[in-house]
Amino acid sequence: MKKFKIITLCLLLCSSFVSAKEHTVKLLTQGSNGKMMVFEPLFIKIAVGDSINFVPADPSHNAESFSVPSDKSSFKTPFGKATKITFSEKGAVLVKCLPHVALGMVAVIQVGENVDSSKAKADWEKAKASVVMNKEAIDEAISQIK
Ligand SMILES: [Cu+2]
Repeated sequence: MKKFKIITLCLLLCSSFVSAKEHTVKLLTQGSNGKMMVFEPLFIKIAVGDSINFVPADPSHNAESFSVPSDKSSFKTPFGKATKITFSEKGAVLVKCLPHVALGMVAVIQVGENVDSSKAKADWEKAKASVVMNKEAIDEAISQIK
């Protein structure tokens, strides 16, 4: 009986230590720094199993992945509707707002530690050709993946 209590206590404590966090990324027509069409924050590092609530400021924005470690991390949120996505795979994820990607509306997500950014870099190099704004800031965000 004592053993059972100890095990139960341990399970309760352990589960509270590993509980996943929820983060928020805003999809803004005007960012707090005055820039137009941005995800805030542009770069976010989360733990495997955490989730991000993508919150559009208005119905013109959505969030969809365009670089993922594997297909199981692909996602697409509806326009104008706050949507929570859980990231259960370690790696780098690049996200765009479909109508505003050309204006540099991109977010960079690092999931877990010691992440290889080579696939994200290659996918960004391909996408970059059709982006006219905010490219340096996205380069800088991708360089923060490590
Ligand atoms: Cu947008």
